[in-house]
Amino acid sequence: MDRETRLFAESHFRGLRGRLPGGVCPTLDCVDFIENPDSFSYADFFKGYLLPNVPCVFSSAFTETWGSRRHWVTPSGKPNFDYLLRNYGDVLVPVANCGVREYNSNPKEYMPLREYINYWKEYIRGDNSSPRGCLYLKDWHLCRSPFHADIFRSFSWSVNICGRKKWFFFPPGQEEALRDGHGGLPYDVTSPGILNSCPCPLPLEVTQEAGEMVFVPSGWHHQVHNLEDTISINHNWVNGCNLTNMWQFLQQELCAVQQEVGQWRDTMPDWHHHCQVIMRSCSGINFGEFYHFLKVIAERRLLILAKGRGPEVEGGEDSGPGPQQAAFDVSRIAEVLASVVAHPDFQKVDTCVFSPRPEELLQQLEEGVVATASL
Ligand SMILES: O=C(O)CCC(=O)C(=O)O
Ligand SMILES: [Fe+2]
Repeated sequence: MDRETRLFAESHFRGLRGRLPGGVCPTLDCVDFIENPDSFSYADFFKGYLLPNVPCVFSSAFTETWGSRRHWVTPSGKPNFDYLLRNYGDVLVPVANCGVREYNSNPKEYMPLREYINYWKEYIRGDNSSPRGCLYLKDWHLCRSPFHADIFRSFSWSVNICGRKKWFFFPPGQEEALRDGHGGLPYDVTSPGILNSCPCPLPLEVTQEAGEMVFVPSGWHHQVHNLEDTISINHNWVNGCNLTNMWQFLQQELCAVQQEVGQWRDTMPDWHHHCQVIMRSCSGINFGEFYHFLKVIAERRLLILAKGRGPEVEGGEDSGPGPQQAAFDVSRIAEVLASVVAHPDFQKVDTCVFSPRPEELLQQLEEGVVATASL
């Protein structure tokens, strides 16, 4: 990250004054397509898409050199079953049954990839149908994925190694208009009667071709349909741009747990502790672990700043974050940690075992922010 990008990013967050980044989403009627890797930098992506939290699609030129695009695909653009069987046939893979609904997801079982590929071939021979129904190899994504926003309000990217997908995107907050009487979200937004009875604008639609990469912003609900036999690779991440969204999400998750078990609040010893335990099992993380996550990143970034106090050495593409990136992250983590430390439920977490103590880390971060003002 260069200095100008960091100053731009910091003034963006100052402008939000603690409000959620996703909450000021502009109305979009199309998704940008980024054609040429040579004329598009990380700073362009950061300023144009990560900060404003809007989706975009990268052309297949960005993934042209990927080994998976050469090896996993036949010359005619279909999945290369022989290669996949030879290399990964014995790997156990999680497979969801799309025909059965379990809450807002599908039940999953494990099977060797070999067995899954046998099923897939049989499905193709049966003209996209099989007596075993529609099975979905999760993480290699076959068929369609129900309506959702990504874990912890992370960003994600998704590349089609082969095949095509159709995406439906809803900006943060717009899913509220789709909730039913119990507050539940639809399982499939394309099922009849969902969108035409909703007062919200129509979703943004993207057709993703082979090799293209879709950027999924934080907190955007989406649904994905495979238009043909498809293999895709996805990756999720959190950084300084969506960290507040993650913290906001965790607070909402805890509130939901507290509401569910509210009737035992006065009679159950350790009620707050149990809420954290339930939250961890439902959401995958609790407040204490969130502190640990912040701490690990904060300490790495503070180390970069401490080392970088000599002559300016901006990190190259592959050498990890440079001092400007570290300074931005430190300022973002400081803002979020200040809010965590002030949260009444975090104050009930036993933080004696944490090293450093949250207040100490916050102080180090705040000193880091002051020291980097002139960077
Ligand atoms: O491509 C798919 O089937 C779903 C991708 C996705 O949205 C996810 O993994 O979160
Ligand atoms: Fe997703």
